[in-house]
Amino acid sequence: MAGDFDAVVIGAGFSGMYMLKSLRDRLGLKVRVYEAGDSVGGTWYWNRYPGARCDSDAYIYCFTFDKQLLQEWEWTERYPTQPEILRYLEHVAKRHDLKRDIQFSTKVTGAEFNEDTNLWTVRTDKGERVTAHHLIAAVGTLSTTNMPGFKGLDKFKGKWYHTSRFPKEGVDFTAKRVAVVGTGATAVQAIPEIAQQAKQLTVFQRTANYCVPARNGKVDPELVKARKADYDNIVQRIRESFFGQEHYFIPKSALEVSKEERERELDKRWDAGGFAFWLANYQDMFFSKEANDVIADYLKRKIRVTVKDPKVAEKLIPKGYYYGTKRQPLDTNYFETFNKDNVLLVDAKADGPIEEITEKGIRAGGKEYEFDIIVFATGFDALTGPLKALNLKGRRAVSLDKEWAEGPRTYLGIQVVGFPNFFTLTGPQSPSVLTNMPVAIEQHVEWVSDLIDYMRKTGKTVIEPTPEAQDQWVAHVNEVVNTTLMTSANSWYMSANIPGKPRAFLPYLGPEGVGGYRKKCDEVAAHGYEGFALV
Ligand code: NA7
Repeated sequence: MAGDFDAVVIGAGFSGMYMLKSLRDRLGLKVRVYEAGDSVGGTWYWNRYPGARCDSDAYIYCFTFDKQLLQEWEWTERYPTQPEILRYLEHVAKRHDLKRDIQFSTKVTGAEFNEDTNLWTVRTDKGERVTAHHLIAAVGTLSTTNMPGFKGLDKFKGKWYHTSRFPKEGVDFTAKRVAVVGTGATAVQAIPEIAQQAKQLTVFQRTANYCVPARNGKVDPELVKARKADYDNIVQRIRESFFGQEHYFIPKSALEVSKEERERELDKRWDAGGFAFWLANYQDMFFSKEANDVIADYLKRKIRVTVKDPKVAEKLIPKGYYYGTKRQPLDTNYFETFNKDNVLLVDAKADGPIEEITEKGIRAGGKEYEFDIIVFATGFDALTGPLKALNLKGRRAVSLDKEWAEGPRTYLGIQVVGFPNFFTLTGPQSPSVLTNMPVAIEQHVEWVSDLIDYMRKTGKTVIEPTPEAQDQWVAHVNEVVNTTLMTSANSWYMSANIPGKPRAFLPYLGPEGVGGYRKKCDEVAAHGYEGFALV
């Protein structure tokens, strides 16, 4: 059995790049990567909207497999901007000579598993058909754009953009009347930037968000030095941690401490900025409604003191869901932006939803607003979207789309019954988006590489989960998350942002996070890949 390639990898972002490096340089395999963009970067290649920046601290949002690069690379700020991350990934591609095995500007349009040859046939929009033993989706988790089907969009005479497909040359908002639709993590970054340029900015908010300051800036050179000296330990810690970050819950209930102590702890996290408020808070925040309420109250008070007009502040106060059950946006002057004279907030729920896009702008709540530019910051068809879009057919030509009609079903978030030798890096039902992504990516890449190495050494050619193992994993994923408040929110984690998408929690919120999940995956491997059928 020999295909054109040992492995085809789809996507050249963080995960595809490391997958290529690992299979080619560590195992000596023949690998082809297909990438739709004209260079590396994946999600970071496409998300070029104003203010686009990483929400994890740069010193851990990077590859850790290249120890020398950890020492050499200098990030300019606490959170790198999109252009800086692209520069970093371009540098990695050059340093490891990755581009020679990546075919750019090529989209995979479908792939079928052949049960006679045990090979995948992969088709591209360039008319190619190649065969490969292993097929690896490195397609990202937030890469399929969610563009709501607003009536009348084709009539709009101005320009419109989705944040995840911004033009490379940028957009000049100077002297323009601009609308931003959406107030998720993307919009929270973009709104303050656009407001600085635009003549008038109108924000259409359907659900108000709990925001915490990012507190971006230069990192103290002494801290940078100390971290570099301590990188081995840092890497070990984030690999074993819950969220792939150096954040740890306070091992107490928010309700068992005095109000003064709680305020002190919350102040500390608020002042530190970043994900600490979300991921290093009281341990019952994600479990107890009462504990969650007192923490949420702190954030609501912050909005009330920041936003000058009490009516606007009231609109910006989140309602109807528990703090932290939607992705935490990090902000730089987000609430302050609503104090500016050129910024208007439209509550696209209480004041009436967006009814249609007109020639001149947006009609919402019976009123027409006129714009030169509309920016849709309406998010993504998360996790399953990019995989379903691959148009895969497994055994008996069953499509992945059909297999997942009721929501994703996987074993360990890595493989799917009926799709042999197909791997989903940071796929649904793995920790994925609940972690600092590079940590989850490196874990999956290394685990899949070890598995492929094992298969070659033991003469196995086909791997696929057993239906029992998959059923148990799906049940476990749901059982764990059902003990938390996460399932109560209409979040993209819950598939609730896409009309008609079956309600299911998409990532895996393991009892010990990504660290515990790593242990579980390692145990599976140590027991001869328990739960998988290897032939
Ligand atoms: P999100 O977090 O999904 O946010 C999308 C926003 O767009 C959110 O405020 C939505 O309101 C709003 N939205 C979506 N559809 C509509 C319609 N039809 N009408 C009005 N408003 C709408 O996407 P982001 O890009 O901000 O962030 C995604 C992730 O990328 C982020 O979490 C990071 O992990 C990186 P809703 O809240 O659904 O009511």
